[in-house]
Amino acid sequence: MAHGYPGTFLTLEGPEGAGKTTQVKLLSTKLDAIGIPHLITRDPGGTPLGKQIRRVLLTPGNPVSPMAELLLYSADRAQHVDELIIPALKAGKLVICDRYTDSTVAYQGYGRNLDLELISQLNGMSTQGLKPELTILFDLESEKGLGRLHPGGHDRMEREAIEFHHRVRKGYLELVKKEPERWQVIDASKALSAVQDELKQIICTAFGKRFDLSQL
Ligand code: Z5A
Repeated sequence: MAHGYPGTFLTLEGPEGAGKTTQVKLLSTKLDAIGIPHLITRDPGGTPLGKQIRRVLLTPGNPVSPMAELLLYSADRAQHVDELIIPALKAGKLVICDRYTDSTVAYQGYGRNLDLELISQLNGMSTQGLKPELTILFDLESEKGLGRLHPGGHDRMEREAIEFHHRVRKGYLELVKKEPERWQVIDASKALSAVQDELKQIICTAFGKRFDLSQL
């Protein structure tokens, strides 16, 4: 446990419509059923403060400058890590977070072209240095992911131009190349059940010695 807490920290990443939310719900039901102490949460919006920030960030038509956007995602994360994630890790839980710092690198760094070094510093500050042990990328072509959502996208980020979404995907793939030991990549274009099986297999292989996941 590189972070020094007794719990386990897993993050899920990917472009819009990749299926993270769907898979996390299925996983949560299963973890409840087999009695694994866990916290399923998400960035942005994991805390009451985060829910307010999420509304500001995702409401279509809200004028938010790229730097303000970066700081709002970081503020959401600072509260989230302090209020929910670290206490759950201290309690020994399996924490699964739908998006985390890699989203900021992919969307604000690669997508908005903000300085990657500045983002790295902000990510370190907002998380108190807390890094996930494993990150799973649900990789999917931007067009396919957006095609699974409402036509035209329903929130401020989804409505960005397709070039923005291409840069985000490229960003994720570069992050995987830079730190391959932390990442596992799932081909999210596969059928829902195939993605579910692959996700379970990755989690069991990574954490099966810490939690009894034989019934997952
Ligand atoms: N963002 C950022 O810019 N910077 C940051 O630091 C952070 C986030 C943390 C959060 O919104 C937005 O904030 C997000 C990134 C940005 N950009 N946007 N938009 P969110 O939490 O609402 O967004 P999301 O995480 O991308 O959720 P999503 O768009 O709904 O995607 P998803 O959770 O990966 O997919 P899903 O909801 O599970 O599935 C989408 C649809 O596809 C749904 O109808 C499913 O039934 C269907 N689906 C799922 N799996 C499959 C398969 N395998 N085949 C076919 N259809 C499927």
